[in-house]
Amino acid sequence: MMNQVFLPENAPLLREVLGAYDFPETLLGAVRYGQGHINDTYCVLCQPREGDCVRYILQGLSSAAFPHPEELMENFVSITSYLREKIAASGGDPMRETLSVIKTKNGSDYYTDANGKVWRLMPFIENTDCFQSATPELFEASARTFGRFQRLLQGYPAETLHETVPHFHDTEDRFAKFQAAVAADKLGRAKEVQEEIRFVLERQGDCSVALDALRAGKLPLRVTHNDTKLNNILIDRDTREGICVIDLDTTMPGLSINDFGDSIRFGANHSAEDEKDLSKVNFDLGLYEAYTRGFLEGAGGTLTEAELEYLPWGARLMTLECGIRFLTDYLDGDHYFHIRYPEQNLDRCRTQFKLVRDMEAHFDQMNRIVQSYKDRF
Ligand code: ADP
Ligand code: GN1
Ligand code: MG
Repeated sequence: MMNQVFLPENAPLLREVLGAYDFPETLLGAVRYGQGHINDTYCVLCQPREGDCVRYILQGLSSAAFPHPEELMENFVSITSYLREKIAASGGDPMRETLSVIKTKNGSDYYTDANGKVWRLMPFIENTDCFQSATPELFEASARTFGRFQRLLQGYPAETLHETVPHFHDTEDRFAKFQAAVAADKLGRAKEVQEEIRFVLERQGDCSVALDALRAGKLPLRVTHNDTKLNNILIDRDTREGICVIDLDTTMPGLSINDFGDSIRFGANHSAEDEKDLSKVNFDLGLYEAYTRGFLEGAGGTLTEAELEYLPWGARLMTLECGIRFLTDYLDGDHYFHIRYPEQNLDRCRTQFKLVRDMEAHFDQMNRIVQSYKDRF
């Protein structure tokens, strides 16, 4: 999609939101930015009296995804403050290695517009890249960073965090919502997707694997990111290391295997999430191995024996769950994920199910790879 320039005078809403902030520079405008599926993200451009333009990220939080944005922002501020201290203590640069919010003129961490939508403004972390797909080296770098993120948050008081999206990775609940969407069939789309519906129904039992292990006390709850796509990490342009974990909206108590799994779902293949040609969608065990090595190195021995054992399940489950979510949204009328064309959620669902099939076929190798690295770090 072409970026469109919104100058404050022709975008009343953006002008209202930006008016809530005190910019020391001249505001030039804002353009749509990034490839997130959830929030409305803009890059805001300002010209100081001297020197280069300064960029900011402005985000309007999705009200379809986040029922209590003020609680989400409380989490965001608290988590980033905690990370800032940890990063500073270990000699890092907190302004590059974690996100931060810029306060409004009124001293608030966010602005609520006339329709009740919540907006936040953040410094743009410069000299970084955000990738939609990666080489094994970059993928491994992202894995180290997500693993380290979990390690840094190990001592965070999890019970103080709000659950920003209830039942976010509750795969049983996702299955139930899918069944309800099939039954309601609001747009009469169910008849076109019988094969996909059958695919999900055949895997109902899988939806309980991680939850059963949690209920049995095998897997611990930790503070996890829960949305560990490759494009939720900024890679430093000079060092090619993952510098900053972004998109903290779903950071809350969760399972480490899901953080591992969601990265594998998105990054351990060579195709776009909405690729129509399924012959191009193939799970890549080499990328899986690179990520496994990086994640275990970054986590630095914090994972338990049971978590290690369940990592491959995390990959299968996050991929299945994500496909179920795309299909549910397709059946419901595409209210949750941003789409650019009518069948995009169905295309996304099909790539996920293709990857699930591949992972099922290679599950023994996936287990062996984890076992081969587990005692190294
Ligand atoms: P969504 O929830 O919609 O995925 P994200 O928070 O992931 O929103 O932001 C969307 C995109 O904006 C990211 O993938 C990244 O490209 C870019 N982005 C977000 N925050 C920053 C930042 N502070 N500095 C630079 N780029 C950013
Ligand atoms: C969304 O926000 P974004 O684009 O990074 C979604 C994830 C899905 C992902 C699928 C809050 O991630 O859960 O896995 O799309 N985020 C939310 O690409 O629902
Ligand atoms: Mg994102």
